[in-house]
Amino acid sequence: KQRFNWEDPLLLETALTEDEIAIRDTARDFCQERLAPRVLENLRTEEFDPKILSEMGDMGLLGVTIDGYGCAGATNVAYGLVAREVERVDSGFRSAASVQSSLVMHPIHEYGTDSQKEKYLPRLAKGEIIGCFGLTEPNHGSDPGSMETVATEVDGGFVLNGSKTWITNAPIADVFIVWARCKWDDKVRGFILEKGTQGLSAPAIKNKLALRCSITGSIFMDNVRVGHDSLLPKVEGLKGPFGCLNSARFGISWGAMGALEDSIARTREYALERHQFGRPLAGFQLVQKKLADAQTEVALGLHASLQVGRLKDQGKVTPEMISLVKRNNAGKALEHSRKVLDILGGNACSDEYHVGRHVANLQVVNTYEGTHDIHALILGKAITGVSAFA
Ligand code: TGC
Ligand code: FAD
Repeated sequence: KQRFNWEDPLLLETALTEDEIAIRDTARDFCQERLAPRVLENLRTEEFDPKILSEMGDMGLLGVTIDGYGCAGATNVAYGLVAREVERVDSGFRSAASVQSSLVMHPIHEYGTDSQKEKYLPRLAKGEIIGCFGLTEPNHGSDPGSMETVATEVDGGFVLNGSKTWITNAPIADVFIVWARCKWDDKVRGFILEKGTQGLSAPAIKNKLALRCSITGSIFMDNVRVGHDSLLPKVEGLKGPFGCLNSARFGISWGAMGALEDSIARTREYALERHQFGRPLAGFQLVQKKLADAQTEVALGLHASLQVGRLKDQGKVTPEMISLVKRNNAGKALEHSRKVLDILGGNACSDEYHVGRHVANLQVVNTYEGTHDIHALILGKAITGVSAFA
């Protein structure tokens, strides 16, 4: 007789392949054994240890969907499962890994030359070098089409000028994927910049209230001169950066569920142990409702992401499907992690209880890679045929 498993209410496990389960289990063990013990120190010091990415690389957890170059060639669902396990520990660790896999390895793999792929992908896959992705600017976040960063063609290559802000991994990056408007034809293109190039700097943005386990910075480009070989030649226009965001947003839809699952597991445990009015908190109906509402959203959110992942693997995905799951899952994770946080009472205030950290992180997860409202407008445009952006 089938029994109800509250941790997997709709039997997601039965919809996964053996390979996906093996990758998920490797990721889960690694995250719980190697990442979880580092969270509190990283949170308190706001330091990101770059070794985290090389350790993830050693475990085969970077660029998992890429075939070749030392990568696993796994399904998009496997990529989602890895993001879920990493974010179960912390959204900041997942951010660092998402950027490396979806926003740096993906564009090099999809838009790069063979020599760019050979030069960068194997080392990125191992986490020997770290990448960042510069799209957002101080004056243009939701509307990257208005970007001010420019590339000018000069003898032997290009010169880039401009600035980017709120860039994950930038201060420790060896490789910068930067999007710029090209002066010669007004089109947006991607460039690979390397640390140490004259005129390129990436100072850290300190004292963040959230995502403190990842490192974030600005990118300043003051007459940065690069060769023709730094251009990503196979894409032009905004579909270049947005194509990368499709992959990262999909991963976030799984990751956000991992953070909510951890919030539920911790508050459930607390509710069973903590007694008030002579009974465990878990016995109060209002507490049970919070846990039931949250776990329902996890089950629905994971199954929606599973379906989008399967469609992605079959080449049938559209950007709107990805907006739907990124928006829904990040929004629900923020809403319900905040609600179960109440179960901790005053202890919610202590970082040792962890759920408050997830709530703070999820505010950012709900914002980056397209805010909750921007994804509503992407869906609204698809539903009505009228763009709210124009
Ligand atoms: P629009 O006119 O709609 O489109 C311009 C061109 O782009 C194409 N396109 C896409 N292609 C592939 N995938 C998608 N998802 C696409 N969305 C649009 C579109 O077909 C068109 O192509 P073409 O050939 O006709 O030129 O563009 P718009 O300027 O009106 O903007 C629309 C809007 C608001 C939806 C878009 O700009 C947007 O998504 N804004 C949000 C910005 C965003 O998500 N930024 C993320 C920065 S990176 C980040 O946050 C990393 S955090 C990582 C971490 O730490 O985990
Ligand atoms: P704005 O675009 O100024 O939006 C402010 C508010 O106005 C939002 O609520 C928004 O929904 C609303 N709004 C805007 N336009 C409309 C509209 N048309 N209709 C209705 N409401 C609207 N970017 C990168 O490129 N690379 C990274 O690695 C990266 N990492 C990040 C890490 C962190 C920790 C953070 C906080 C951000 C990161 N970002 C990164 C930037 C992130 O993608 C942007 O912050 C996000 O896209 C929103 O842009 P913005 O902050 O300029 O807000």
